[in-house]
Amino acid sequence: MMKFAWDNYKQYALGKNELRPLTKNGHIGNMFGGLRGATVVDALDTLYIMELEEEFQEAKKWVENSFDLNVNGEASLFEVNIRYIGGLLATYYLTGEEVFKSKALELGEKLLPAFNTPTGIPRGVINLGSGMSWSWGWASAGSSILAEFGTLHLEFLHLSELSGNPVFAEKVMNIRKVLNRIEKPQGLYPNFLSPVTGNWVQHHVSIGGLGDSFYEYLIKSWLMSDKKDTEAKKMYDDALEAIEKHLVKKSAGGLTYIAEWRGGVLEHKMGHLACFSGGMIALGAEHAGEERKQHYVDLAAEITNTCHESYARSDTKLGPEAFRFDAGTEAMATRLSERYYILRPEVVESYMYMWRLTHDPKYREWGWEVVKALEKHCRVEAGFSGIRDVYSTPPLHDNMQQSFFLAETLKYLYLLFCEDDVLSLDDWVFNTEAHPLPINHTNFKTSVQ
Ligand code: DMJ
Repeated sequence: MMKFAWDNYKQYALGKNELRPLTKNGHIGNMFGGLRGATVVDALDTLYIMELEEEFQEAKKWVENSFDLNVNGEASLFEVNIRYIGGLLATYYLTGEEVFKSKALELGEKLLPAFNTPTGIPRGVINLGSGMSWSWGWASAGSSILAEFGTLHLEFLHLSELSGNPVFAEKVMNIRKVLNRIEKPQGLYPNFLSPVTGNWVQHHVSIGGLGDSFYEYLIKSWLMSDKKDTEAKKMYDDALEAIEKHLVKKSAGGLTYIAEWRGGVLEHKMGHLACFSGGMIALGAEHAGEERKQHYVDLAAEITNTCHESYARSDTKLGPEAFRFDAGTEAMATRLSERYYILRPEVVESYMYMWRLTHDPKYREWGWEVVKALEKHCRVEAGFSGIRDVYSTPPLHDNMQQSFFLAETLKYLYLLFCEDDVLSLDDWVFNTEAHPLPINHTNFKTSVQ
């Protein structure tokens, strides 16, 4: 599947950001500020791990000869960080090849002006040429997004570690400081924060889109520091406790889910994005005290089961973008606009963590169901495509092979069927785009004590 996805991207879209597999051309999009080759950089480490040597060399050659960082356009700070910097750092750590390190550092420098705000909380959009930055037009009152400014920590610590320049680590430690200081409603972290005043802009809390990877990076920061960053662990533990108290619910049919919260009112909806949380809670469970461990293993298993149900209840056996638990609905989309599947990884990501934690064969069986469904419904003549409605067969295709399909979905599926020592969780943490970063077992200079 990886070879098929890569070969078609290479044939029809090499150098563009993503492949359009029906029309057999490339897609540039507007998230990367003129940077190209998102699929190349996202795919590098997956090709390497899968020992697709020839294909890895093709991707490396493109990075060496054609990856131009002198661009002038508006980029998402978050997306450039998780896909490009994450992909380059991981490939550097896996291969030791300097080109990946130098490109990661060069790109990291270009992101720094986004932090020039009164609080040091970065804005979401940056022009990679001029360094000017903005908030997203759609974000309330010029706010920055929790899942965006809260998902820089892992990569930025490595940028400081590799460059010897503490500036990257200082930027993310300052974000930590602002978040620690501010009062949290019921212990929860709202999704929108003003980079000017450092106050929450509105009280929407979500473990799915806009919030998700902030929580993930807390537990992973602690693990990546070889458990020295106890501040991150405490923030994770406290946040999870508040989430459990206020957002975790059980449906009439016995399915555990994590609701969203709007100023105290619950919306009984779970996004596909929120399904990463089964894996995150599983990862944290391993390191919870003896008395809490079983509790978190059970919670992770229940959430992963609910996400599996969202797949099992569809005609395609792929899950919708969001599913609901209201008016008699259980784990199904009720709105037309929430029925699509864009090759997202979060559910197989949780299967992978649950497999490594429990070795219960059902997780491999569930992963194999996804493989079969992808082959049946998403494979088209020239690559893999998202689908517009998981409840309708044969599905209509959206003509997009997302770069995260190669970075994440296929990598997590592969790891689900590998031995545990392939990218052992004792030695690596995965950034939110599934790019592996090493745990520092010796002395992480950049932890900025
Ligand atoms: C990826 O880019 C990352 O996993 C991110 O954290 C969320 N969205 C996509 C995949 O769904």
